[in-house]
Amino acid sequence: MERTFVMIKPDAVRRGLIGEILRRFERKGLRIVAMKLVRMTRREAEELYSPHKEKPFFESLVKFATSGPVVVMVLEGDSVIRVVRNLIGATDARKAAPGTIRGDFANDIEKNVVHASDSPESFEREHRIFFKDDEFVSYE
Ligand code: FUP
Repeated sequence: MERTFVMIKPDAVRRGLIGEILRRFERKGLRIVAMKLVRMTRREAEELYSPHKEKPFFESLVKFATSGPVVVMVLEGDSVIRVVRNLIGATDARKAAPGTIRGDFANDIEKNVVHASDSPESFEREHRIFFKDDEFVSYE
């Protein structure tokens, strides 16, 4: 079964959207196999966003990611990487389709409520920033 890494960003936690966002993943039938609330360090944020190191928005992104607590989790399901990307919608929330998480709850390219891995390689790198192998729970 495929896995993906998801983060509920500081804007969403601040706005009390954790439950609403989790509800959408649960009702889609995805399984939460690891989850925690953390205050990300600068080092962790720099690693999470390392593919964007050279971009003009990098510093702002790292500041935002460390501005408050986030919920990090690993979700499991059939084709879950693609499924979750479809559920969250386009990166620029101003262009994200209604019905998607970003389309419904954000209107900004940076403060866009959620992050999710875009490939198996991203999942491998991203989930290791926050989870050890013994933190996963399997259940039926
Ligand atoms: P996504 O995978 O949809 O989160 O999007 P990207 O990996 O392309 O971008 C990572 C984060 O950078 C996004 F969540 C928002 C932020 N970003 C900006 O702030 N400005 C930009 O022009 C592009 C992305």
